[in-house]
Amino acid sequence: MEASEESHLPNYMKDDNVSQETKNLIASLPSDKDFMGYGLYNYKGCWYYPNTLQAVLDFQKHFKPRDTDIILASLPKGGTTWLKSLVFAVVHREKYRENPQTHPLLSQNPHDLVPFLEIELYANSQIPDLTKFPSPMIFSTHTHLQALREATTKASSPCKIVYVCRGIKDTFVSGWHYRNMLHRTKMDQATFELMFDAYCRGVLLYGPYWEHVLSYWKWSLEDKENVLFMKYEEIIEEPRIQVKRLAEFLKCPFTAEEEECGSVEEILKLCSLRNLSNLEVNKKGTTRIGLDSQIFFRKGEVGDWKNHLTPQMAKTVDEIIECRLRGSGLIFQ
Ligand code: PAP
Repeated sequence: MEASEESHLPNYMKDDNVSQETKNLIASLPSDKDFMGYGLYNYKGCWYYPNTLQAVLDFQKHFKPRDTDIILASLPKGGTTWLKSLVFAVVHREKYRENPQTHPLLSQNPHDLVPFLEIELYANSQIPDLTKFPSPMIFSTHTHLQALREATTKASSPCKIVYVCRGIKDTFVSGWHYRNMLHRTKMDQATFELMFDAYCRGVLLYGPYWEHVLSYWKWSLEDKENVLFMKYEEIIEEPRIQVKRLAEFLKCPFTAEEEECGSVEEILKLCSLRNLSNLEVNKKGTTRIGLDSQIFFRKGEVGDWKNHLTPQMAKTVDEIIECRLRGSGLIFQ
């Protein structure tokens, strides 16, 4: 089935918003299919659906960040929604201190507060007007490092980039549930195995997973001042420490007074999965890019893969990661 036949699918999975130039490019690229048969194309080592590739190319060419911009990068299901909430809450905490009931996270989905560069802004327009956004503006992206690096080097001074990653097995399982929700069906075990196989081959949107994570990991080591690498599991394990680390990196550290008043805890409570997933705005309706608001919230558990992967599947993933990340210093769950 073509993605365009499933009208409820997000635009980024489709192929109806591609210029002739990009069509010509696509014709020259290595191609494959995702586990459901939708065409993927490999551009500079990364797999894309046609509309996503178009948006990434436009983003790479035209995006020029302001030095006050903050860019959140991640793989799909790598902890994006949580990071968006935390960064928004940390950066704007002073504004809503007096009237916490007016906090935008209570009335808007985190994805609508922190727009995706390629999936939303550059998908809607080749050259979106980003000057209309107040400063500091928080954007997010799933794009591979090369496109982001190319875009950010156009800036007069570097902006801050925060990358979040999550253990590959949990990311895979989260992605599986997401695809079931996206296609509005309960897919069978054979399809689960097809997706697993595609994942292990790296043939998925923005894949291979290990290239993505590794490239951002290396960038964070090269440029500690401007690139912060975070892990979903570490935020779960030591939330206070990680949120304070985030604030320090963003040059808005918590003061001693704020810490005494419980400001860190308030942010963690506001951004918790339990709180966000119970808000009306996240239970009903759709986000600006047309996805069900609730699709981003599920269990948020570390180790949920144990409920889905066989020991042999887990071993296969562990071996791939061990081999691909060897010598990098990056350790995964
Ligand atoms: P995206 O990249 O498509 O935006 P992303 O937010 O990275 O998705 O992944 C969704 C996962 O984050 C879900 O994990 P699960 O399937 O294992 O449950 C979701 O539950 C989890 N998640 C979303 N919001 C939060 C949050 N506030 N705290 C912790 N986990 C969260």
